[in-house]
Amino acid sequence: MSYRALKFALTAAASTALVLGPSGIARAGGDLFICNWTDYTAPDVIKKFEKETGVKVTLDTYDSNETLLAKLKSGSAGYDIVVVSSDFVPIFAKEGLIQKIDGTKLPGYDKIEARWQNPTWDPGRAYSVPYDWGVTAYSVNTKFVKEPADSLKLLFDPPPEAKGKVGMFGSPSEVIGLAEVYLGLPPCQTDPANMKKVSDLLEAQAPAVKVYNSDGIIDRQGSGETWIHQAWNGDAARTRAVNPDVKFVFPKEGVVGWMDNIAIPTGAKDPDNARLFVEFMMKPENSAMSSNFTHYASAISGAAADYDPAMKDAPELQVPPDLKMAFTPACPEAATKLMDRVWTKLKK
Ligand code: SPD
Repeated sequence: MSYRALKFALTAAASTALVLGPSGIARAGGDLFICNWTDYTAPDVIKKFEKETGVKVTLDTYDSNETLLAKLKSGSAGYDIVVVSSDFVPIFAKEGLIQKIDGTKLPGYDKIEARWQNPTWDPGRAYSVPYDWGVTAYSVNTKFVKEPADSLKLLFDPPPEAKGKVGMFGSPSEVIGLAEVYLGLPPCQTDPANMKKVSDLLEAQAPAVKVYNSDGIIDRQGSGETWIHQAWNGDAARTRAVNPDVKFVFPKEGVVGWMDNIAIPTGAKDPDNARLFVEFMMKPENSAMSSNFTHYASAISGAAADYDPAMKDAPELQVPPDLKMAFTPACPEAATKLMDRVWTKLKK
């Protein structure tokens, strides 16, 4: 019996008021507290979920995996659903912050594209199911920046006229991870000499940087407040819709690949409603609706058929097949400590 059928049977026994929503997902009522990345939750998806289930959703947001990690570690977050990037899923699992969901047993498991069914960061989908996937590089406003944009050099060693017009993400793993790609270093460096190279690069770039912030990039790049900004490809596609001069760059050195994954925190207030949401998001039509908002690729088979034309044609989503795209692994503690040191010095 599927989880949904079991929930239906149990709830039906307890309540005569229970009815089925149009998709067959049981109406459960109650609440669901979701914590997701900023500007990454499609309002129409939430409305549809609420309508089908009778569950009331409350949304909180965060700007980085590090922020979410701190929130869950504080122990008082009270969320039922979180969205964790591939390089942090093993860290959250090891810390006991997310619970096992045994993804292979979920009714939608066979709907996950085969290449994402058994990822290195979550073998057997023990803890998580896909939300979206994408790549990290940067975007450039071609109205102001006339230099060729084909290398990470433009971001890390920008031309003098771009001084004060560069934006970087606000988290050490994302900034240092991309710097390592530029320097040709493997991710999660534990070699102090290599980390000095990273630190020197970021310190030299710093006078050109207006802001370290992973939120608000669409506004900053769209308005021309920044000209060059570290970016995820989906946010860059949304920025182009606001300002056609903004172009996402697939740099010759390569990009960082990632997947964001839906997980249920340990101690979730309503794990039943959380599972309903997990199952709901694994339906191709719901995942497509989400992607049409976020502009990131779905990992659910069949979702692409429901993409809006703007998604289907988005150049930001056409990762060149020969481009180096490395999915960052979970960094060991020694690497995280070195990263924190570089980051603290940079932000002084
Ligand atoms: N607007 C929020 C987009 C969130 C993208 N997540 C990226 C995670 C990369 N490590």
